[in-house]
Parts: sequence; structure tokens; C-alpha cells
Amino acid sequence: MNIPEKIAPALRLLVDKVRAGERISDSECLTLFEQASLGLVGTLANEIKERRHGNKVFFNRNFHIEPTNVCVFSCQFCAYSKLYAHREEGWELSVDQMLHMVKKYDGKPVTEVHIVGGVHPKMDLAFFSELLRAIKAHRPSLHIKAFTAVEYDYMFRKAKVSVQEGLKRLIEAGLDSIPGGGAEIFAPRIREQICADKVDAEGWLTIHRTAHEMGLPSNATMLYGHIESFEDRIDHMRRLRDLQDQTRGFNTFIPLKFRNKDNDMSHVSESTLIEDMRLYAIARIYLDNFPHLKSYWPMLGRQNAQLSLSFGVDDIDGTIDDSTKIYSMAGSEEQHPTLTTDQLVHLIRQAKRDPIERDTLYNVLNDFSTPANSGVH
Ligand code: V47
Ligand code: SF4
Repeated sequence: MNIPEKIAPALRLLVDKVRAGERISDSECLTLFEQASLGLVGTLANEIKERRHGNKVFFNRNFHIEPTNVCVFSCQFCAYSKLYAHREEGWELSVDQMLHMVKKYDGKPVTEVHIVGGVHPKMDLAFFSELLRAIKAHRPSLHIKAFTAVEYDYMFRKAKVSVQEGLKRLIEAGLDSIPGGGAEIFAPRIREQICADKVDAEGWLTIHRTAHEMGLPSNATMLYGHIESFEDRIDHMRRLRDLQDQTRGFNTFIPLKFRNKDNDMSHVSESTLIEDMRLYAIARIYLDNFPHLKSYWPMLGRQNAQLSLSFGVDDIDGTIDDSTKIYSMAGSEEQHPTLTTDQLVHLIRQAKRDPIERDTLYNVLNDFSTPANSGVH
């Protein structure tokens, strides 16, 4: 697609730079946020996406387990957690109950279980080691992507072990990779206002750095569209880009759109669709060392997730199966996030992309762009 002739000289220079495959600076990124139209950043992001992944859009078959929504922390944006003092209003699953959930997928072609929840003082390192062992003993090939840096930070401090020792024990128990949650916005000024009491930026980054050094891949998220500025977004992405330069351990960047229902930030309005798409596109341009950019459809809604496939996104997460509550409780469009593989494939095809089933590490499992795979179950 052609870029219009009449654009500001600063943007013209940026277009040439991005097209030459050069990295953009923080101030150039700010120029994009402040001045660039959706058409312009979308065109560039789409070119980058297609250079890397052609017409492919990845998805996986996964399910979520949320061990508890009882949490010692009180993030302002969280509609889901119950404080420990009110734990009778929340849920707490035992190892047996969670194993039972895993067993319900026996014989079904899921490849990944995603385990994330609140931070419950009684669900400690020993408890979660037992859980991972039980899952692996039952289904050794199931990839376990589990616990955010927030959960690790609390779990390891409580057990009085270093990050390295804690991760070593969990890897021995069956941990395969780390999801990207808990990052929110790294800037201390914002963190103090939205999630003052949980792990800070340095702590989050140290856990991911250590994981990468121990061979565990991870993802990174950014909770955007609330009280943060463009500079805060850029600061967040710069810290991730810097760490990725050093470790190459991140697979995917996942922007998470702030939803404002039933939380202590309900007075803060949500970002517009055009701002969502501009963010995806700018993230694709700025994070030149991240292999993948994911739009998480349960939070964005399936139609907007489809739209994002033209703005730099190459991954649309998984089939999920109505097993996550963190977004539906904060008012996302998807109140019962379930998509069968058929529906997910159809959704990607409607956007004129080639659906590719991947495992957690982006190995291709099934190419649904070929006629042989057009009927799926
Ligand atoms: O860290 C909580 C977010 C995250 C709200 O790694 C909210 O593959 C918007 O990180 N509005 C947890 N977002 C979920 C997460 C995740 C999800 C999917 C895939 C992966 C992955 C990771 O949920 C939290 C927080 O940023 N969140 N409340 C809300 N009101
Ligand atoms: Fe607890 Fe996570 Fe909710 Fe924060 S976002 S209150 S850490 S469950």
C-alpha cells in the first residue's frame, strides 16, 4: 500500500527508516503516537507483519485454570479479585479439583494449560509444585504456561528462596513457560496509582530475565488505555525491548485493553477502537525484536481482534473454552469466551488470513490454509 505524498517531513523520514528495517527511537515512537494516522502506522505495521509471517495468523488450543480469585493485593483495575478478608466470597480450588479440570480434556487436542490467578497466601510454592507434578504425571505432553511474575514474587518471598531457586523447583515439577501478566505499566508514577502494592517494574523484569537465563520462554503484556501517557507506554516497551536485546526470551507482546466495569477505576473511560488499533500498529513497529504480537480476543472482542489482524497482529491466542473470568468480570464484550477450533479458523479466514495452529513455542502443528484441512473439529 502506498503512503500518501502529503505527510509531515518527520513522518516521511520515519516511514523510510521503518521500511529500511531500522529501529525507531523513543522520540520517534512519540511522534508516531502524537501525529501518525491509523492508516500510516497500520500500513507500516502490516508490512512488518507480512515480511515476518506472510499471511499466517497463529492460534493455539488451550484452556485456562484460575486456582483462586482471592488475592492479597488490591489493584485498582481488577474486577475479579476478593481480598483475603472476604475470601468466603471467592473461590479456591484444590489440587484435586484442578486435576479434575485437566482430566476433562482427556482425548481432546489441547496442547497448553494456562494457569493464572489471584495471590492467595495459602497457595504456596509447595502447593503449586504439587499441582504441576500432578498435571505432568497425568498428561506429560501438555505444555504448562503458569503464574505471573506477581505470583512468583510473592510465592518465592514467602518460601524465602531466590528467584532462581524458586523457578528451578517449579521447572523440576513441570513448568514450561511463563505468561506475560502483571506487567501493567512499569512507570512508578502510574504503578503507584493502579497497583501500588505488588511487584514493581524491576522485580517483574528480574523474574523474566532469570527465567530466560534458565531457558524458560515468556510473554509480556501492557495494560493500556487508562491513566498512562504515551511516554509511559514507550517507557514500558523500551524496558521490554532492552531486556529482549539481552535475552531473546520473549515470544509475544500482548497489549491488554483496560476495561472499566465493576472496579475502582470505573470512572476512567476506555480507549477507542482507533486508539487500540494505533497501539497495536505502533507496538509492532517499535518492538522490532519481539517475534510475535498477540491480540487477546476474549478481552478485545472477536470482531475487533479480527480487525487487529490488519494492524500488525499475527497471533490471536487460543480456543480458551470459557475458562477465564478476569476480563468478563471487568466488562469485556466476551462474557463467555469460548471459540471452537472451527470458529477460530473461520474468524481468521474471514480476515483473509491463513490460520495456523501452533504450540506454545510457535512450532506449526496444523496448517488450516490448505484445502485438506478445511473441515476441522
Ligand atoms: O496482569 C486485569 C489484566 C492480566 C483488567 O501470556 C485487565 O499468553 C484489562 O496477563 N482490564 C492477566 N485487563 C492476564 C494475562 C494474559 C492473558 C492472556 C494471555 C497471556 C499470555 C497473559 O489481566 C493482568 C492485568 O493486566 N487485567 N484486570 C481489566 N479491568
Ligand atoms: Fe490480584 Fe492480579 Fe487482581 Fe492485582 S490484577 S488484585 S494481583 S488478581
